[in-house]
Amino acid sequence: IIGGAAYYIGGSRCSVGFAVTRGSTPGFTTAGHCGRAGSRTTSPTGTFQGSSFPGNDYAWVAAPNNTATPYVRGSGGANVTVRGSTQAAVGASICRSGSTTGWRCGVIRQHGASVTYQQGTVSGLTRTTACAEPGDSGGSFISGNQAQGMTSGGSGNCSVGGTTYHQPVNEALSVYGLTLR
Ligand code: TYR
Repeated sequence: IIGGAAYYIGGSRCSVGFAVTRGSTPGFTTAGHCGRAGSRTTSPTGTFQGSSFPGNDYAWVAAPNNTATPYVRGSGGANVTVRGSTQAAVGASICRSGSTTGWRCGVIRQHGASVTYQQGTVSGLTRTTACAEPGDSGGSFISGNQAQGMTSGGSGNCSVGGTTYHQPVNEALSVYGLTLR
């Protein structure tokens, strides 16, 4: 289990946020809009244990037969080691990793943003200038070596550039009692 990698749910694809454990069970955080509690994933094989969307946009998936690694897939596939989850300030550089567009970087523009999707409004998101595209959802946002959050949604794309929002990871860690690998 590595941040930014693909996983599949039904016929669609999302991305792994961060490898975590709950007690001795390995798994990963991702976006809540990717699945509901009880939804099954393949590659890695797992089950959504909890999911919150709209309102929030976080979830965690238990993937018991897998190994949680403390990495995010970085530029050119290099491992970026995750060493904590201290939130970075507005103006800080941030990068994201996902299964459609890989590793993309930008700047944090706003914390505490609200975004209204078709399904409803999500608050407490962080707005960035890093681009993303469908399938990157749930993937990792990281600033330096500190985990920041999971890709929620946005506008634009990685050809023309975009605005992408992430759900801060710390709320998901505390709500579900998860520990970063
Ligand atoms: N919400 C998209 C998903 O579910 C990810 C996405 C993010 C799409 C930013 C577009 C965008 O601009 O995969």
